[in-house]
Amino acid sequence: MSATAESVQISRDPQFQALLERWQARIERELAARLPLATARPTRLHEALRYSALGSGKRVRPVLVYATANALGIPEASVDGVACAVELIHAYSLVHDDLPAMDDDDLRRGRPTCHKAYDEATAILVGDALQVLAFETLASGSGLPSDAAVRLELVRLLAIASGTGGMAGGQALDLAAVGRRLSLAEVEEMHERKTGALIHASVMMAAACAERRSEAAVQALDEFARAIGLAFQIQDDLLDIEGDATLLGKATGADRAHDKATYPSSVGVETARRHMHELHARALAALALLGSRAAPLASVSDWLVLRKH
Ligand code: GRG
Repeated sequence: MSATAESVQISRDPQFQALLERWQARIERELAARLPLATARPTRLHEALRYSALGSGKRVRPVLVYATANALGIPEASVDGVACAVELIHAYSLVHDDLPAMDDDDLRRGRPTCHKAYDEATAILVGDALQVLAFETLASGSGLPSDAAVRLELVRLLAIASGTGGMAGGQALDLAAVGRRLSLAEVEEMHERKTGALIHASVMMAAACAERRSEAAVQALDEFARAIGLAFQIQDDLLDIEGDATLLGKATGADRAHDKATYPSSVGVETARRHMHELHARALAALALLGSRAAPLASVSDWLVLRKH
């Protein structure tokens, strides 16, 4: 019988809710400081950038950055730039994903999508600008290790996760799958690239900032990040079927309406849920190697699979 989340012996952080809120407030502050002021020209573009990146969102990827740093004893101030870079890439992907040429969505995070609040051309530019700001942040921003080799490695990891082998490639597979029934292996490949790659990068980029880390710890984090990235996306697929649109801040049933290939459409809701719980247990088992210092990361894992939005 495979392990369950309950059977994995790993402690959780009893103060996790407070920690989560502190990290969410921290990333909001850090992003606000790095984004161009809405009063600077071109003001409409800058306003739209801030509209798209600030104010809401669970901040899953920055939280993973801070929790990984915590597990490895890295000060938060040394990974603020990483947390901003991954969230900027995520924000860009949402803006472009919502465009009429892609998912054509009207609502995101409970308010009009960028192209609805502004216009399509502005939304394209917002995505472009957020993406390059992520790389500028890693190349020249504060809140990162000063070592140029580490920064280069961070740029490399983020570029790989965002490109055709990662998010952009996964999005292409997703668009090409509309109306087709994919095999489980094909759905997993699509999910691992589209969503999993950036989640994985969030963990591995934080790990790259550690002055000292064991190969075993890096391997454990790699395994953890792969498992939790896929579990997160399966929960996203399930929430699109069973979730509450008010809590989600967007319409449910979009995957089915767009005839999207998803985990539940490939193997059914119950098998998808079972697999998500197995991946959760696998992620926790990988963390067990890091001992009690991984307690916040274990709490993040629970949050990602038990979330309602
Ligand atoms: C446009 C290159 C390009 C890629 C788009 C990430 C993505 C690829 C599309 C987003 C569409 C989507 C619903 C993907 C499923 C998983 C996912 C990334 C959900 C949204 O992420 P959350 O839940 O969102 O972290 P918040 O709003 O909390 O930040």
